[in-house]
Amino acid sequence: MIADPNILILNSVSDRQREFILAAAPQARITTCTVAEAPEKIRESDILLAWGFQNIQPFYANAKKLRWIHALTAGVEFLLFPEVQDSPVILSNSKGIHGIPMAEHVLGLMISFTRCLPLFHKQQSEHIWKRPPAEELQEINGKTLAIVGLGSIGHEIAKKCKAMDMRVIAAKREMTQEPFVDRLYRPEQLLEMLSEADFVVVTLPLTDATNGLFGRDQFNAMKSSAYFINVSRGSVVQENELITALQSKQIAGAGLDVVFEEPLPAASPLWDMPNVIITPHMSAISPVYLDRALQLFAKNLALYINEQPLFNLIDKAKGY
Ligand code: OXD
Repeated sequence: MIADPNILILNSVSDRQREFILAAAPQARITTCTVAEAPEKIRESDILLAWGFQNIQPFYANAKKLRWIHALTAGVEFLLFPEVQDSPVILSNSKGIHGIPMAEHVLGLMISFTRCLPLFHKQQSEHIWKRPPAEELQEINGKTLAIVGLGSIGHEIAKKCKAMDMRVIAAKREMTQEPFVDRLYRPEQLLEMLSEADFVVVTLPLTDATNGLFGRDQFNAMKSSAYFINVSRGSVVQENELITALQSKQIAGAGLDVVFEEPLPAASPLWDMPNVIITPHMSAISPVYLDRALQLFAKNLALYINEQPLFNLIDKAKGY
């Protein structure tokens, strides 16, 4: 047991946020620094808190005392590399804190599409007062939402969309009782599920199995009136196939919080598509994100200090 761990956080934290950690481990020593300063600071650290997109591999060899890496994100892609995989260092993530902002973001995208908000924003900037035909002003009420990857984020989306009187269907590996889901599909029934959806929302983790999962067959299975929303990782989608599906009107539009290369390159045709809404990988962000992430870490830290099993551990072989 380490009652007084050296905790290194690759982000600044307020005194109030430090207290969340000290309440769980009063003798912990907390250091904060930037990634540039981390190669030195990490030498003495027992526990590292980092964002899943921070590249710690170049200086990981200095982390001789490290026992635990905690991702402040749900995704751990840059924190999981062979040296971590082959070591006894444990890896955990911040699963469970993303649902509220991400579900609100997804609802915002869906309603932006159905209520034509981007069009009205453009018209407003040109001082134009003009109504589109009624058939272009849709409702989400009664529409079918398909959630691909029903984890904690998918649950929150399902709950909120059920409250909007949508039909919610979802793809999931295990068949469980889901209070906000009308029908569950197995992964091998993905195409069937997609063909029923008015909105497809992807909330999958990026793993070998999900990399490039959305390609031509998946977009072809969707209705031409359906919208595709990705709030997981850009690499889950074959982006050239998405672009083709949008250009050929195989699907009606896309809400993309994540793309293959971030920031999205200036030359990407996605920027100029009127049926695409791009947001800069921020669907989980809100003023309370870091509070929630540190409170969740502190709960796990209390278990660690008391030698109890931790939660949110990443299976380093599976990657989630
Ligand atoms: C995360 C994210 O992985 O916000 O936490 O993308």
